[in-house]
Amino acid sequence: MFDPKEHPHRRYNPLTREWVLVSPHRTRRPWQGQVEETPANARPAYDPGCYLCPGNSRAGGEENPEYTSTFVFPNGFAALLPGETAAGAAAADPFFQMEPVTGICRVICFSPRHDLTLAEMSVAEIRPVVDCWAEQTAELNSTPGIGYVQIFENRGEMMGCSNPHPHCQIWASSVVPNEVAKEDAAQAEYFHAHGRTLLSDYLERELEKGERVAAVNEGFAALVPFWAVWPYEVMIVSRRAVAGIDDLSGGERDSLAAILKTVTTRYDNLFRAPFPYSFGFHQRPAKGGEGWHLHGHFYPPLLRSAVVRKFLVGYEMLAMPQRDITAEWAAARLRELPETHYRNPGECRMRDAAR
Ligand code: H2U
Ligand code: ZN
Repeated sequence: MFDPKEHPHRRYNPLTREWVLVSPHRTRRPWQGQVEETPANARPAYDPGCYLCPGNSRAGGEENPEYTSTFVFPNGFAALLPGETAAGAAAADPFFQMEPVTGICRVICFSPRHDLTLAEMSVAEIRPVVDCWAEQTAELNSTPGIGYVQIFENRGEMMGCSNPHPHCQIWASSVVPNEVAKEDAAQAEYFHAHGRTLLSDYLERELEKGERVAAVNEGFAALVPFWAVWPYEVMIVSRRAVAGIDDLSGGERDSLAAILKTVTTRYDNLFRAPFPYSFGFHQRPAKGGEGWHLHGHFYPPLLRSAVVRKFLVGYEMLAMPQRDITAEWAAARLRELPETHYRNPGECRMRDAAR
């Protein structure tokens, strides 16, 4: 008898149309690999040496204003550069295809406070960040030459984050990038066939089942998707089928702020340490985008402690991604964690009260 809690199996991701191998029997395997140093977590509210703190100078010499909420600036080391995409510049040879890519890269500081993170900001402090994402999405989507607006946050040194000051990046490109193109095709096809978004139907089933739901509020749900690759991967999905962050109502923006706080707080509480991840939204491209349903992906590398991480290597590079703990087991662990941060349970509420 096949038991998915015990027996190796593969699961299908309908958004990317790829499979993931699940090996639940392997969680008893001994570990003798890398042990990473736990990052120190005491930081000052203002760091005179930080490129992102209010009033300081950035690497290119520009001075940050004395900002009090969010702050957006052009990335001084942008991977994409603005410009006209020269017509006919694409090379037609099938073996040597290339084409110019243009775009706009920006950085968004979440808060003037150097020592905060999304987990340690209050919901009222995260809400302006959501509004900023919505404004940036709307502005960049209507900028000529922009095809897709990717918002993402690298958190923690383990994920290559260059500065602990709470911030994220936007890369708005002339092209629709790979991961988004896969989800675009799958969502459009599903919508044509069923007249509903793929994620509305998936979310409805997950909310009925409950076993992979980590948190839910009025506007958003957080789940460990059935097809998760990373041990504690989480997907947040809007309960209403909206295509982009800029389509969210005021109430839904509050819900998004709240669920982001819940997920990041529980992440930190999992190993009682700052929890690294890459997070980002997937939303409709600037043009077309039929069947799109706004969602965010958290891809955290940690597996068994604050220092034991998962690598996507070997079989995963050459064949297919693989996980040991099941999505259901990870969701149950996240669900049972407290919603108050292990470091300062009362601090956000005190800041809110003082506002
Ligand atoms: P990451 O921590 O995810 O690397 O994001 C920080 C970004 O901020 C990074 O892309 C930019 C870097 O290029 N940056 C500036 O534009 N100016 C600075 O003075 C420091 C960092
Ligand atoms: Zn700072």
